[in-house]
Amino acid sequence: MHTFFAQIRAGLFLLTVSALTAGTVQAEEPMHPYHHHQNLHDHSGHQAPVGVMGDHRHKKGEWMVSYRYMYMDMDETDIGSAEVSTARVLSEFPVAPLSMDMDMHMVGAMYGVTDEITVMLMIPYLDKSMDHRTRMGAEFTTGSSGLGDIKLSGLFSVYEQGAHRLDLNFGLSFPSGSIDERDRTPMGPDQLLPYPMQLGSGTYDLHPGFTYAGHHDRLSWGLQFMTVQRLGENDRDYTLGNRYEGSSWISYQLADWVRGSVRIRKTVWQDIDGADPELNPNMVQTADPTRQAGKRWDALFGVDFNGPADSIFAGQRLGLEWGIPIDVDVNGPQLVSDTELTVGWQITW
Ligand SMILES: [Cu+2]
Repeated sequence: MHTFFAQIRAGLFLLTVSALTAGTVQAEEPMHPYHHHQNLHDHSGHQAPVGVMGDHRHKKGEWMVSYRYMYMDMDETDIGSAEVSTARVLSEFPVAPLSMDMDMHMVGAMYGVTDEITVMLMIPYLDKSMDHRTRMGAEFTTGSSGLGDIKLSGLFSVYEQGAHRLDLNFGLSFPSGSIDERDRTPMGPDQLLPYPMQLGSGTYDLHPGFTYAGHHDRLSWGLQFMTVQRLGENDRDYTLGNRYEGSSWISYQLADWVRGSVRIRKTVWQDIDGADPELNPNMVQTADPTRQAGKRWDALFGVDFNGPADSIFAGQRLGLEWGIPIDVDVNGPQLVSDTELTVGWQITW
């Protein structure tokens, strides 16, 4: 398996290098008809904010390579919609999580198989860390990092007329992320980490959804609905909850190469079905399969810089999106995220 992933990584590295080379070669040809290129394809600015994945297709033979960095910070504990104290959590469990940080690095590649079908590959690398306090007052931190679940998707054009289009998204993720992450805790030097600290689902998951997008003059807008449907049970006897995510955005072209965006997102995620027999659900909330579900609304604000057509940055985009919760409702106690940040770079050729 490791050889397989090493090969994928090597392949993506080559892809990135050839992407950069292609960009340089194009930049050395000032007569290249970029305007034509940009009108044909949608990456001159009608893309969704950088935190939205799989919102666009590519023309036949067109490639895109992207890198995204995502940061999520959770340091509030909620039951339902109310924040609760660490003391309240410790009255129920011997251990209380205080905060969790997650960094995700994601390399993506897209390719237009035909004008109507685009394929997309996403390879995430996760780095998680969680701080805890025990009833006795001791504090400790656990961490996990590694490859997450690799996802392969197809984007299919259903409707495209003038400034409006509707695409069907269909993805499949592979259980490449570990569900056997261990670390030192007060219970011992080599303890299985609870569900939120694992790196994958352990199951093959389907990711069906759709994206609608439209634009007029300097304005563009869109709507995306995506779900994660888990298939079967993983080899630790549980199935993560399904996820449902709906997003709606509007973006405005502030200058030739800058866009600003606002997005509203609703996320619903279900409890875990089954249980890892090695985890004690009475020890800590994160080990209890019935305290993982929730739903939330978030507001996200973004800015995008599109490489000017005649510069060496043509075909490139740098995007930033920052999100804050509006309304959270969880089967708690559960840590909820306060801030999320996505920074992404992409190049199309
Ligand atoms: Cu793309």
